[in-house]
Amino acid sequence: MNASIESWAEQIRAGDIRAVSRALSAIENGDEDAQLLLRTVFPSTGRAWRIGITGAAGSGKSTLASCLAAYYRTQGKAIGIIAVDPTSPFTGGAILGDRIRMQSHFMDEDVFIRSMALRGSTGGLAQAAADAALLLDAAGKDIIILETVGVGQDEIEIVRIADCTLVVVVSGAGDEVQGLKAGLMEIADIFVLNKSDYEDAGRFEQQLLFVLQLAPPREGWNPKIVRTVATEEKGIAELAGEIDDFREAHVEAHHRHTREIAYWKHWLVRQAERRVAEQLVESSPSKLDELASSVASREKDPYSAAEEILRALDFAPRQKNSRPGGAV
Ligand SMILES: Nc1nc2c(ncn2[C@@H]2O[C@H](COP(=O)(O)OP(=O)(O)OP(=O)(O)O)[C@@H](O)[C@H]2O)c(=O)[nH]1
Ligand SMILES: [Mg+2]
Repeated sequence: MNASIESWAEQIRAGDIRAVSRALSAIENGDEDAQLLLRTVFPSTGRAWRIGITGAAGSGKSTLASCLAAYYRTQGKAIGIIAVDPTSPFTGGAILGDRIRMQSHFMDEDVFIRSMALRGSTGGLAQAAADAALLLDAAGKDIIILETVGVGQDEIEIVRIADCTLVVVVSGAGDEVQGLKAGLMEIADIFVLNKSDYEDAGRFEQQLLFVLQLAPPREGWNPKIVRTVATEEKGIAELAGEIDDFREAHVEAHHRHTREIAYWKHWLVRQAERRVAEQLVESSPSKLDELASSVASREKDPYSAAEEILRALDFAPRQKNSRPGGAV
């Protein structure tokens, strides 16, 4: 193993903020070093508790994330926040950073905040976010909060990483329970009814409760609803309490491990897809052109062409990445 990667990994395991920042940039840029680094630190991961926060734009996700961070800081927990923003790069993190500074007296090295947007990373934003979460986990963060506006395919992928998913909903502004995206109903472990200082919050909660009662429990858990006013830090202790209950129920029932297995299975398939696709394009572009053109002109059917291509592919790992990290 490359000595500089090993010492970089060592700094990350020691929680060195600059080393962590540099690694997150490498992840975002899709640098090959990032992958080597993740291989090396992977054995030190698996301890953090990952909370996903998703919901409509402006629903208060960042404000809630900062409240939760402040709350967990009072318990001496080390926090990492990743604000994934597919649309407007960089602003989220800066704004969030300011908020944390404003709202909390605990702004210190133990709250690490990073906003991520898609740059050079090959696997897309979800992959970069997953890698970032692994890295913060290796860096000793106890709690990792992943914020993402949702819910598109990318966001679903992002919350897949989370152990516990909060869906932030807001009453008013024409937001009806029926209008909630089906995807959101399915991924929520806890609904956070934020901005419950709004007048019709009670009615909205009743509707949501009604809809939830109709849904069967998922893994023995009925999604809870917590009312918050994030700007006034109201309901945060209750929310943290629900997260704790969920965690206990989950860990006790071994669901976390089951989810992890499902997650890594999905991850491996995605990774394999990506590698095959890469290899396909890189190894024999002319062969690909040739086959595509013979399919287009109906000389071959696409299924046989695909067979042919798969047979021609060499799945041996690329030399540079062939060794597992640090032989651990
Ligand atoms: N009245 C009220 N306003 C709130 C509450 N929580 C957040 N806000 C305000 O709502 C606005 C959006 O809050 P953010 O935390 O940035 O929301 P967000 O979901 O992170 O937004 P995006 O990241 O842009 O999708 C801000 O002006 C907040 O001050 C709340 O509980 N009540
Ligand atoms: Mg935000």
